[in-house]
Formats: sequence, C-alpha cells, structure tokens
Amino acid sequence: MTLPHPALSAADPELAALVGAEEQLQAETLRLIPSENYVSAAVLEASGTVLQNKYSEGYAGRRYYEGQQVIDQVERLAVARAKALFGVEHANVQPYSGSPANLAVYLAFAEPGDTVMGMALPMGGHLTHGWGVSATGKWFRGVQYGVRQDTGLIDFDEVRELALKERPKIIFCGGTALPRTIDFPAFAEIARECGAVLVADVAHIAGLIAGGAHPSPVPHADVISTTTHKTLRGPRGAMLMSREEHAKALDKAVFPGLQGGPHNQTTAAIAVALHEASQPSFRAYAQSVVANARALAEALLDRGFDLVSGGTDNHLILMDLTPKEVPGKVAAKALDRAGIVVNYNTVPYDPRKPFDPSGIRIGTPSLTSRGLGTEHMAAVADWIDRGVTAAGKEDEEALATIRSEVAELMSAHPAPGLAG
Ligand code: DSN
Repeated sequence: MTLPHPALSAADPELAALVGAEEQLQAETLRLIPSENYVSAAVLEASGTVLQNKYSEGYAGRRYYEGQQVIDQVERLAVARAKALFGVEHANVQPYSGSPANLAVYLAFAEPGDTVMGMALPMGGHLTHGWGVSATGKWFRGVQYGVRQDTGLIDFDEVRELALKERPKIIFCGGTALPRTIDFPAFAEIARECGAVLVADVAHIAGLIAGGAHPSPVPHADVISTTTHKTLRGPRGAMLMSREEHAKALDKAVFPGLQGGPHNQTTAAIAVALHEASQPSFRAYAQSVVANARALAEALLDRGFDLVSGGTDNHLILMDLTPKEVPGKVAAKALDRAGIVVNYNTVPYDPRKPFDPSGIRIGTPSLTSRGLGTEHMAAVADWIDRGVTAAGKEDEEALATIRSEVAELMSAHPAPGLAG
C-alpha cells in the first residue's frame, strides 16, 4: 500500500518512487527498532504544511521576523500541550532533535572543560552524555557509569561514589538501550549530594511517561530532554522541559545559543502528537507497548535467549546472542532479509567491537501502533528464533519463508499513516 503523492510524482517521479518504496517497506516489514514508530496520518499531514515556508527566530511574541501571527499560535499551542501532558512549568519545543537538545543543556549549565557524567554508550547510554567520540566528550570531561556485569542493572552506590569523587556539573540519566525502569529519585538524590544539574533524557520512554506506563522524572529532574518521535509517536524533533527557574537559561541556549529558526512544520506536528498523547487511547497504547515487550521477553526466554538484565520493564529488549554463537550484526542483517527490522547493538561488557557487537536491540512501539497484542508475541519470538538460527546456517530459504509469514500478518494490521 502506497500513498498518493500527485505533485511529487509529477515533479520528481524518481524521488516519488523512492518514497513509495519506503512506504511499502514500512508497511510489509515487522519493525522492531525500539526508537522508531509510525506517526499518525494527522502528524504526517501537519509536518508537510506551508508552515515550512516561515522563518521565526526567537520565541512567540519575541521574534526577529514579522508575519508571525499564526506561527506564534502554533508554537504556543505546542508549548501549552507539552506543559499539560508532562506536568512541567516550562517547555521549549524548538530543538531540532535529541542531540541538539542535549547540546543546549551543556550550553545552559556548563563551560567547556567542565566535568559531566552519563551512562557509557556501550552500557546503554547515549553519545551526547559525554561519550568520547561525541563533541560532548571532546569539549567536556565525560565520566561514565555503567551497569553491573552480574545483574545488568545500575549500581547506585557506584554512581554515587563516582559522582562524589568527580563532582560533575551535569548528570545525565536515561539512554538508548536500557530495558529497565529509570530510578529518577535515586539519581536526584545523588545529583543533590554533589550539586549537579540532573538531566533526565527520556527520549526512549517519553510516550510511556505520557501514558502512565513509566514513572515520571517530574519533580526529580532539573531538566527533561526528549525527542518526540520514539514512543511519543510524533515527528522527528525534540523538547526540553524544566521548572520555571531554568526556563531562561534553556531558551537562551536553544536560541540564539545553538540554533537559528525553528522548524515550524515540526512544531505543528509535535502539537498534534501531544494532543494525541493526551487521549485515553494513548494511555492504552503505552500500557500495551509494555505488556507486549514483557510478553515478547518471556517468549524469547522460553526459547533460550539471553536478555540483558533478564527481561524488560519498558518497550525495549536487549538480546545477547553470544550463547547462540551468532554475532549481532549477522543476526540483524539476516532478520532484515526475513522482513524483521532490528539493530545490532553492544551489550554491557561486550568483548566485540561496536561495529560488530554481540547483541541486537528490539522493541515494541511500532508493532503496538499497528495493533499487535500480547497474543502475537509468541509468533514474533518464533520468527526471531528461526531467523537467528537461519542466520547461523546461512539458510536463505528459511529467511524467505519467515518474510512471507511476516508480510501476511503485517497486511492484516495496516500501519497508522500508511493505511491510505
Ligand atoms: N538513535 C537513537 C536510538 O536509536 O536509540 C539514539 O540516538
């Protein structure tokens, strides 16, 4: 199923064909990358509007360009909805994406060379939490915590000890491969003890928080940073939220500190997504994402898979394929050929290299958006199991069989935004 794009097809058939091919790929495959989702048709429409045509440097009522009669209302609406949904005093909806949002936090609260602390990338953290190859690890002194090797869980005694020794200006909690609930009060206590600004990077779980399926970082974190396109199911963008006391510093850091004109079409689509996330149906969605992940984790454990931390509390499962003797990248590429889209990922204490690691990372936001429920998770686990086995044996026929089975189930569950 592809959508009609009459103007695009007439003006640029080559590009229109590529868009159609991507629509088909997204419709036919089982997308398990935990940071991806399907936006609604309404979000898709809002992000493709004439709001695209406006420059709006500044903030509502304080712009450097005229003609903002409508844009100001769009941004105010998005801000008001973010504040209401997350229960925060201040929201900035202008960051282009998660990495610029986090950079703005550095600009607001630290000077180059200052010490910052975050979870190490190979342990499940994010590049922008002070990891060495990122600007945040080059321009700041990043110290990193991890998880315990025996449990796969954060050891708060270790985090406290490191924080009190290193005295970071900023502590980040949250990350990209964390299958367990983030203990915001525990991080807040440590940040208070060492006088650090606590930033909860909830990019992965923002939708779960909005839907009441994960505890909120409010009032524990000083700053909340999030993208808008993962479990929150909005367009590719980001937000920074805080108490009023930090509003000025954050706003100044985003603009003029780091960015120019906001992407107004994205702001509009964020507003739509926030409206959708405030509906009762979104609460049900968030609960279902977690229920599906738990059911999938159980089904994988039943099939002998090794899951980091032994399971999941949220939308994400990190699988260590070492016992299966199939490298993560080999498995991910084979599953892709089978119509199951995952990403290869390091696991904590991974002896292999990041570009060829031991694990794969999967999650349930996208399949839940298509209406799949716990009753489907045994089949999903079975496909992953057969796919990993086929990867080890280079059995292309088995992968092709899985692909047709996946496509059949997907055709019975049309994806939001692609249903025509
Ligand atoms: N790329 C995001 C993710 O996949 O988790 C993090 O930046």
